[in-house]
Amino acid sequence: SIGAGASDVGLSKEDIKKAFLHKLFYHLGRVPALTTPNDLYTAMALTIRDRALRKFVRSIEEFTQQDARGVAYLSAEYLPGPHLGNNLLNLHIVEETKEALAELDLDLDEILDQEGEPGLGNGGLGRLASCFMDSLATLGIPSIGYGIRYEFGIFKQEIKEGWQMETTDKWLHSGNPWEIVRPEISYVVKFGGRTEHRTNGQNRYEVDWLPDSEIKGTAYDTPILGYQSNGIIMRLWKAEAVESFDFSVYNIGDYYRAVEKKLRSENITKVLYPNDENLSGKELRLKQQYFFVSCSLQDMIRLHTMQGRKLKKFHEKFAIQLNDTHPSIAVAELMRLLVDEHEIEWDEAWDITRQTFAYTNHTLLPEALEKWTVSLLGRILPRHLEIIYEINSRFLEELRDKGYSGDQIARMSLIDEQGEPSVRMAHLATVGSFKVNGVSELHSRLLKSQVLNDFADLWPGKFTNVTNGVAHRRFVAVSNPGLANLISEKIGFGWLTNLSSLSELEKFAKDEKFQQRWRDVKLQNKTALTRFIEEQTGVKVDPDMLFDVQVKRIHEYKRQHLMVLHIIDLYLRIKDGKTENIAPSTFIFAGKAAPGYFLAKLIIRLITAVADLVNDDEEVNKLIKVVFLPNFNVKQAQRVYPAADLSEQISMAGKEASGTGNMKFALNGALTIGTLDGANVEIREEVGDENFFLFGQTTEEIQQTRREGYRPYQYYEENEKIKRVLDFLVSGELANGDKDLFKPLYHNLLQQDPYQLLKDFDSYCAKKEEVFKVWNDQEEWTKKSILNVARMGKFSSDRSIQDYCDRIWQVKPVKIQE
Ligand code: 26W
Repeated sequence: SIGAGASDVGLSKEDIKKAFLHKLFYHLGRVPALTTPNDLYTAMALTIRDRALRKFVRSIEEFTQQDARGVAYLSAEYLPGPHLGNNLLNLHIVEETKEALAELDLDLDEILDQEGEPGLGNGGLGRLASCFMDSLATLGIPSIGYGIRYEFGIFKQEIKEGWQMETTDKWLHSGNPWEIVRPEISYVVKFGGRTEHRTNGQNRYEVDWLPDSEIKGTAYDTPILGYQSNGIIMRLWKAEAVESFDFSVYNIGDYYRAVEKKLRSENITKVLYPNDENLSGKELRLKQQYFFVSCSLQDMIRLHTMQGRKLKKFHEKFAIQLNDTHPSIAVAELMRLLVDEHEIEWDEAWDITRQTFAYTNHTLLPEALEKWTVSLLGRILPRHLEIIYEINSRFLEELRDKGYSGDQIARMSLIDEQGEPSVRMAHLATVGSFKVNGVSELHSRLLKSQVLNDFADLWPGKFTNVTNGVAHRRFVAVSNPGLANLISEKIGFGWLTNLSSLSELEKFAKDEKFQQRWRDVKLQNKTALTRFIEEQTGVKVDPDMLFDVQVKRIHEYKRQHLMVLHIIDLYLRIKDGKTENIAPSTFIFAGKAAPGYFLAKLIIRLITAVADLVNDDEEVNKLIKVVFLPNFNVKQAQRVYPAADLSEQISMAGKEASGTGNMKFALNGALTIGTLDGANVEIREEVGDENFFLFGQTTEEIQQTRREGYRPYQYYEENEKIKRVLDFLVSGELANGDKDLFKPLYHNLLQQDPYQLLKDFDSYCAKKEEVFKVWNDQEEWTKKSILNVARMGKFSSDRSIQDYCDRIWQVKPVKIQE
């Protein structure tokens, strides 16, 4: 084995201290007496990165030597969160590091607090990808995560006069100590132009793609350690100008134009599109998708053929997972690489392709299903459009042979001919993959019976489910050390690598002493959050109150406004003096709205308006408070989950594919109030009906209601409480007397109410009464909380990854001897 000896990267307190001072001096040119907090953080990050790299290099050696089958995870989004704390846990050196720093009069927590995070994703999908990286690394699966190194990630959210304001996320501003640039790993990606078809001397049909521009992608690697394991890499591509293209002799005279071209090339990876579950059909977004997919596939082909392996065996070496349709142009790109560039015949190339890809669907929302117009796709990727047409014509031919009707064929075609012709990326992904999965039992069932129904009938064996999971080490061990220590004290450390062993906690659920300590931990976490809330919003809250929390992207289907309607009802009751049965509660919201999503932004404005009203009213604020925490991200999430008592998972049934926040809350001892949607169903199954606050219509009932002709106005007319709450929105009592501000929401609910809030309102309020009742019996509440944690073993992303390995990828871990 080459590389650093273990002695250079020792893990003792002394080793860490020495290395840290060395980094501070030789990397940053600082002495301890003259440093900024960022210097200290950077020096520590570099110290830990060395230790991560030493492990990681071993795993690459071993993956290569053992010629193991591996996984490439293609995701346009990642949300890794801060690396330092997680890596300290993974290397088992939290205490050593703390002590090393203490000897220098420095505080680890302050250094941890310095770290920002790569906001390279929107929400659930991006965070799931990062949870999967953690588990792939921990399980020792030969794997690599490919993505885009956006220079500006998801916008930073500020609240100004109650409204969301977006500012750019300059996450690279103070440097990124975790990444390693690989200038030698770069590929050229072509765009635009036209194709030329001809038959060559050997009578082989050939296609040349004559692009009108080329861009270079360079690899930036971040080691992802995994718990006590050797780690994998997340490889993100940055776009740059192709040297020869810009600074060729012809251009020398026009230096400024050449530089401009460089700037334009770099545009591709400039910024993440901040849309979640809503597509905008932007040219640049398609370019981003193709850019990272092409770089990644070229890289895999290089890795594969490097060791003399045959390209025709590509699918034996790699399983490629498509994280939603965002990378699905990969199906056409691999065909192009195999057929046009490596001269493999179409049929064989198609076999290889279909044995390589697997596709995960993350949403059923029609507005989130990606489509690219034929005209745009043909302009940016002319060769790929031809390939897609070819795939489609062969596929439709197959259907015709099977006797499919014209209607069915039109429904299943890769091309949507209704309106402007466009390519249905979910169809391309489905046809080009050997497996398709949803992300919870319910979602996978709906995927098969609705969105991809025809395909499931055609290829029943292709469809499967892998229920999501979360990186419990990050979301419990790192972010809730109090709870983690209490758990480990009782049942040992086994749960860190085998979450199911949490079930050993069951026997302590009624133990009064244990319950008291359980509550003490929660109170401590709530007290810490209380300080943070005051710092961020100026609002003082009382940690003895019930912390009732909804944090996630703001979307109508998630129904943040249902929670608000209930808070308004409480407010009105308190004003009426009817305060019996209300448990003192702090309602906490956080989440970003897509910048162009008006109603979502108005929901934020509503939350802040209700917060102002409630928090400033002496009569009311003793019983309830409302907080909107700005700029929800992974780092903030890690403060919030450990402090929550109640987790709000109240989407309209049938809309939330899985949810993963629901899992993070429950693993931190929050009880859930929720609908039978996404993974809530399975959480409830695991923790027991009696330990889950269920309300609302089922998916089938929702659909039934819609079929029968849902008339929300009827609920307004017939239900006194609903009328009062809705009228309050436009009464002028909110937002300094502005009666018009919330009219769009008011009308939306009265006229369409597409997510059936009004129909579910009574059931939700009734369930809240029950929540309050149980809260007033703290022993009962604590017992339920302990049982929730004890029964959440299923929801580790380690289990999800194991499922992917068994059901889809057919890959095995590689053992690494130190
Ligand atoms: C084209 C715009 C766009 C952008 C992002 C469309 C769709 C998306 C994602 C698929 C949205 C997303 O993050 N979906 C979430 O995925 C999580 C991980 O599987 C699930 O837990 C959430 O329920 C689902 O909403």
